[in-house]
Amino acid sequence: MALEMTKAPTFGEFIMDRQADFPFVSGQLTRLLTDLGVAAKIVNQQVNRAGLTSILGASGATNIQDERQQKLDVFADEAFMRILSSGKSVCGIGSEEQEHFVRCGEDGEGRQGKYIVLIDPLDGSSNIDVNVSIGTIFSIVRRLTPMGEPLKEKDFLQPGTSQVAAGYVLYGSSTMLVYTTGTGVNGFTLDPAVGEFFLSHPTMTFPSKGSTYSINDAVKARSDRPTQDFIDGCRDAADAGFRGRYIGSLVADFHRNLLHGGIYLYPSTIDQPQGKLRLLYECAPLAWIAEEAGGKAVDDGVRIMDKRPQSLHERSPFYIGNRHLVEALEACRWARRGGQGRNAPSKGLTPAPIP
Ligand code: AHM
Ligand code: MG
Repeated sequence: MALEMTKAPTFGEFIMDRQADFPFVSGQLTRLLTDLGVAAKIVNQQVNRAGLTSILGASGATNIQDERQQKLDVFADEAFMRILSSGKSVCGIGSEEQEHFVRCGEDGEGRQGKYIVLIDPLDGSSNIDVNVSIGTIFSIVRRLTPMGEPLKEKDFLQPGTSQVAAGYVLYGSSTMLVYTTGTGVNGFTLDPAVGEFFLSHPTMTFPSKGSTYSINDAVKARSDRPTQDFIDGCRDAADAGFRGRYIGSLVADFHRNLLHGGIYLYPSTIDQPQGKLRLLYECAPLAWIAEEAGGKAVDDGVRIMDKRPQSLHERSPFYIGNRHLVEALEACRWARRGGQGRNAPSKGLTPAPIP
C-alpha cells in the first residue's frame, strides 16, 4: 500500500514565506526567528535529558567536554544568549536570568543589529526537576537608538504594542513553537526524528467559549476581592462544566487555555501587590499572542499591551485568556467598585462567568 504523505511547511520555510508580507524588510527578523528556533532545539535536547544530566554529572559534576554541569535554566539562558548574540540581527538582550540588560557586539555597546530580544529562557522553574512541562517565552522589539550608536535603556523598556514578534516554546509531551508577528498565531511541532519544527497549528484562535480557570489556590486566598469573587463564580459554575486546572508553568497553562478555552490568573496579592510575573518577557509577549488569537490580557485595570515598563524585571498582575472570561473578571472588579470608575463591563455582561 502506498504511503500517503503530505508535507507541512517547516518553521524556516514558513517564516521565509511570511517575509514577503512585510515590505522593505531586510531579512534580519527572519534570521532572528530562525536562530530562536535553533536555540529552542538545543534547549529541548537538554530538557529531554533532564533526569540523566544529574546522574551523568554526579561524579565531579563535569561533562564529557570537561564543562561543569549546569542547572537547566542557566544552560537555557546561555544557549539563547550565545546563539542570539552571535547572529547579526540582535543588538541587545534582556533575560530573566540576567540582572542587567546585555548589549551585544564586540564593544558591548549594541551598535549594530536592529532587534532587541526580551526572554524568559526557561519558565516554570519549579517544574524543571519533576518532569512537568516548562517553556521559553520571547518578545522582540526594534531598537529606538539609531544604528551605530550605543543602545540606551529606553531601547529595552518598550510597551507591548511595540513588539514586532512574540512567541513561546513549550517543552511538553511534544515540543511546540508558537509565535506571532501580528498577522495571526501559528504553532509548529518539533519532529524529533527529523529535528524540524513543522506547521501543525495554523491560525490558532481561542475557542468561542472557555470554561477552565487556572490559578494557584494559595495565591487566590491572598488576592483582592474581585479575583476571589470571580473564582468563586467559576466554582459555582462547576455544573456548567467549569473546572480548575493549574500546572504552575505559565506557558503550559496558557497553551492549554488557548487550545481548549480558559483564563489564567496571577493576581496582585497582599504581600505581592504587583503579582509575580514579569511584564517584559512573560506578560507582554503572551498578551500579544492572546490578542492575536482573539483573547484578552489585562492587569488590575489596564491592557497589558499598553503598559510602559520602568525596569527590566518589573512585575505585573496578569489575567489572560478568552475575552469573555477576562471581561467577566473585569465586571467583578467593576461591581466591587460599586459600578464606578473605568472598565464598565460590556452591555449584558455579568460577573458570573457562565459560558
Ligand atoms: P519562573 O519564571 O521563576 O519560573 O516563575 C514563573 C512561573 C510561571 O511559569 C508560573 O505560572 C508561576 O510562576 C507559578 O507560580 P506559583 O508557584 O506561585 O504558582
Ligand atoms: Mg518565568
